[in-house]
Parts: sequence; C-alpha cells; structure tokens
Amino acid sequence: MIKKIFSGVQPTGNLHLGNYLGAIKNFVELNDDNENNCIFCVVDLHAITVKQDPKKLRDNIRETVATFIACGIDPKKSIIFNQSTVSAHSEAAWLLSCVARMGWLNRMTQFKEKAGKDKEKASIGLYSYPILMAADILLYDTTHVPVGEDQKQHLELCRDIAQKFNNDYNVDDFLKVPEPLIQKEFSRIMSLKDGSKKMSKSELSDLSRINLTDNNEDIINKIKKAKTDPLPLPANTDELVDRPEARNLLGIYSSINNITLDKSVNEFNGKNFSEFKEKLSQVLVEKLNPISLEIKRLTDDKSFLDKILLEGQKKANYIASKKLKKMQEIVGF
Ligand code: AQP
Repeated sequence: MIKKIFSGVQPTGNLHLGNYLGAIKNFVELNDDNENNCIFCVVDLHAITVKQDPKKLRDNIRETVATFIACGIDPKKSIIFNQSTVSAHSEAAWLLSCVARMGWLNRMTQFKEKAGKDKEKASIGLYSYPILMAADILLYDTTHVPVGEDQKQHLELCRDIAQKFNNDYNVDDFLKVPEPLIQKEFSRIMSLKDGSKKMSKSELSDLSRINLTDNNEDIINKIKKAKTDPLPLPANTDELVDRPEARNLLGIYSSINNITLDKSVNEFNGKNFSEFKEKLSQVLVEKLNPISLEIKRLTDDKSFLDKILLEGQKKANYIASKKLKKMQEIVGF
C-alpha cells in the first residue's frame, strides 16, 4: 500500500526541540522514504485560534518553512504549503463540523488545558480546531499522520469524523480513515523547568525550551539551568519512574542520538548531572547548530521561501479542491 503522509505545524514562533524530536525529525525520515507522497503544512488557520500579531505571523509562516527545509525536508520530494492559501480547508471544515458531535469535542483535553479556567473567553476556533485538523488530513486521502503524543486524541476524533461522514452519507471508504504515526519512545518532550509539563512554544519562560534558532551559548546555558534532582543518574530505567526531569533529559539525549533509553542509562549509570549535562549540551549543539544557521540563512531569502510556498499551494490546491468538490456533491450541493 502506498503511504500518504500529511502533518502540520503552527507558525506560532519558537519552534523547539519538542516539535523537532516529536514531529519534524519523523517528517524528514518519511520525506526520504515516501517521495511525492508527503504533505507538510504550515497551519496558520490553527495559529489564529489564539491572538497573533499579524506582522509576526507573516514572519513566522516563512520561518516555519525555513525550519522544515533546514531540518531536512526536501521541497522537491514533498509538498510544503500554507494552509490559508488553500480555501478547501476552511470549506471542508464546515462540512465536517456539521457531522462532528459536540460531545466528542467536549472530551478534547487540549482545549481544556489551553482554555484554562475561563473557558467562556476562549475563541470558538480554539474549541472547534480539531475539526479543521480533520479537514486538513481528510482532504488528501491521508493514510498516516506523524504527530507528537499530544495530538493522539485529535487524530482519534478525525477517524471518528471520517467514519461518521461515510456512514451518514452512505459512501463507504470515501473519506480515508488515517492512522497516527506516533513514535514509541520520546514522543513527548517535557519542559526543562518542569518534567511534568510538555515543552511548549507558549510557555512564558524561554528557559523551559530549546528553540531551534537558539545559538550554542543559549543551548549550553539552558541545559546548565535545566531542573534536575539531587540523586546521581540511575542504573536502570525503572528508577526513572519518579524522576521526570532525569527521564526527560536522558530521553532527549537518546532521541538526538537515535539510541535506546537503556543505552543512555548504561552510559551515565552512577554519574552526576553536571557530567551528563556537559555531554548532552555537546550533542545538542552538534545537531542543532547547523539547523539554526540554516534557518537564519533561509529566512533572509524571502523570495525563495515564497516560491516554495507558491509551488506547494498549487499542488495542494489541485488535490484538495477535487476532494472538496466530491464532498459537496455527496452532501447535496
Ligand atoms: N513537547 C512536545 N513533545 C513532542 N512533540 C511535540 N509537539 C509539540 N510539542 C511537543 C508536536 O509538534 C507538532 C507541531 O505542533 P504545533 O506547533 O502544531 O502545536 P502544539 O502541539 O500546540 O505545539 P506547542 O509547542 O505545544 O505550542 P503551544 O504552546 O502553542 O501549545 C505536533 O505534531 C505536536 O504533536
């Protein structure tokens, strides 16, 4: 079976190590193994579910494309485009929001977390965002969606919406039910300041995350200041259960080096954090420095990035508008 891959990243700035290890690193492998069958989308419609500065948003859209390419996604092998430039996404989202049920959306934990205590003041977009995400995926007959662990629930909702549309309109297998591609290990990178919270762009403290644009000094400084505990590093992974910060840092080390957690634990068994942190900074700098330099070089070349987006838009629009037309016919328009 040919795999068709779709995934998106919000252009909300501060793309970080969690986005890289949880999602973009996986995109790069898929891009190499599934030439012409991957679509990577800058999801700006999702970004405005919380307030954005329009000027910054425009810059962040280009920076996200630059990040994709700097991390290794090849625009000759994959489609890279900006969501709002393909209007089928918004139109399909409306059709699907008439199929999705309130009860399903009410269960979405990300909305509860992001809306916080004052749900009444959250935007409707923030609430219904998983339906737009379903439209993004379903318009391209996607078979596999590489995402971080935090998006698992939204993917399940997307599957439910596809099945309900197919059942309601008696169009068996018209919307393809996609599979999530979530890495078995290290699919949730946690904050450097609190091992129980995920690393996130919107966290106020910049020390909580490693941004993909950080320079070497920033990386070394953030790892030095990363929260730890007073014990030496453990002899086996079972001892990491109640040590979320140690687990997270060892997980980052393993993921960057493509090795198992067991192997990292063996390497640092009984050592103190300062020795481990030095090694961790070193591998992070080695991996991220070329990426951050390339992001900077590419963001200065606006016309190159705009050209990639335009080419991507044409290709994505061709596929999405055909699927939308069929959806419209099915519902009776
Ligand atoms: N901490 C993380 N660990 C692993 N994967 C992560 N992803 C995000 N954070 C982590 C994955 O990155 C992809 C793109 O995410 P996004 O930018 O579209 O949205 P997000 O999940 O809302 O990212 P943030 O950083 O958490 O932003 P804010 O602070 O705005 O909420 C997704 O595949 C996601 O799973």
